Amino acid sequence: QQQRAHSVAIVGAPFSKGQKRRGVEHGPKAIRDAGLVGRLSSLDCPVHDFGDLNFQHLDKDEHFMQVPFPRTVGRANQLLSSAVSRAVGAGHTCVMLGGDHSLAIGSVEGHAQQCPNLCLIWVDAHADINTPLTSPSGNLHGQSVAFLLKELRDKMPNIPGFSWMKPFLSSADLVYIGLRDVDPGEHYILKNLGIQYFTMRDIDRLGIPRVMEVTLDHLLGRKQRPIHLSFDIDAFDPSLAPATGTPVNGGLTYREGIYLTEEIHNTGLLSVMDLVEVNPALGTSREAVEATAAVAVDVIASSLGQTREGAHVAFQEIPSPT
Ligand code: Z70
Ligand code: MN
Ligand code: MN
Ligand code: MN
Repeated sequence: QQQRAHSVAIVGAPFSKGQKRRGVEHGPKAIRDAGLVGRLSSLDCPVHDFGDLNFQHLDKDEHFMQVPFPRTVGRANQLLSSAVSRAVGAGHTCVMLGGDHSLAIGSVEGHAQQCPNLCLIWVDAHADINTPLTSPSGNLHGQSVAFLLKELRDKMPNIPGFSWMKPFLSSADLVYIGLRDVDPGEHYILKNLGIQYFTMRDIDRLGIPRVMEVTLDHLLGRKQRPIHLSFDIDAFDPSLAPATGTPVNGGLTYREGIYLTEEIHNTGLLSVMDLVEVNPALGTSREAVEATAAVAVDVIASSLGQTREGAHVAFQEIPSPT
C-alpha cells in the first residue's frame, strides 16, 4: 500500500517567450518561495533541486508566420529536454516549474527520450493544440501539443528552432482534463483525431472520481506505463489561482484538483510533472500571488504522495509516556 517515495528532481524553467505577457518567468521562484522543497522533504522524498535553467534570448529571431520568437522558444525547449531527460535517466521523478506552457514541448520530449511509451495527462483550461495555421494568437504556449503529436506531423510547417525534435506521441496516449476555452481549430483537431478529453462540463456531469477512472483506464488499461502530468495552473478556478496569464471562470475546485493529483499519485506511475503558467506579475495583490503559488505547491505535493488522511512517516509505534 505505502510505496517507497521516489527521489524528486526539481527543474526550474524561468521562461516566458511562448506568450506575450511578462512575469511568468518568475513562476519558479514564486513556487519555491511558497515552500515547495520543504513540503516535498516532509513527504519523505529525497529532493534534488537542480536550480533554474539559464535560457538565452536570441537576438535574430524574426516572427515565423504570426509566431513570435520561434528560435528562442525552440532553443529553450531543447535545453529543457536534455535537463528532463537527464533527471529521469538518473532515476528521479522530475518536477518542471514553468514558465509558460510552451515548455511542455521540451519537457515531454526529454521524458520520451527515456520513456518512449509514456502517456500524457494535460490539465488545463485550454487545449494548447493549435498549429501555426489555426492559432488565433500565434503564441507557442497555445500550440505545445501540436508539436508532440504524430498525427499532426503533416499539418505542421517547419518552424525555425524546432528541427531538433520530431513528433512522437499518439493521440490515443493523451487525455485532457479541465477544458473550457477551446478555439474552433482546436475543437476540430480534438474531434478529428478522436482525442479523449473532459471539459469542465464533463466534470460537472460525471464528477472528478469518474473522470479519473476513465482517464486512467483509457491510458493504462492493463498495461503499466510512465505518466507525464502537464498541469497548467489556469485549470483551477481564477478564485483560487488568479496570478496567471489567461484566467477563465468556472475552473477546477481545490478539492477536484487535489483528488485528481491524488489519483495520479496512487497509480505509482507518475514520472514527470510540469507546473506552469504561475505569473507573479499578474496577481492583483501579494496575497493573490501567494495563494496561487500555494495551490501550485499543494498539487505538486499531492501528485508526489501527500495525502489528506495523513501519513505515519515518522512513526513506527504510538509513543508511550514511559
Ligand atoms: C489560445 C491560443 C493559452 C494558456 C492561453 C490560448 C492558449 N487558445 N494557453 N493561456 N495557458 O492563443 O492559442
Ligand atoms: Mn504513496
Ligand atoms: Mn496551457
Ligand atoms: Mn491554460
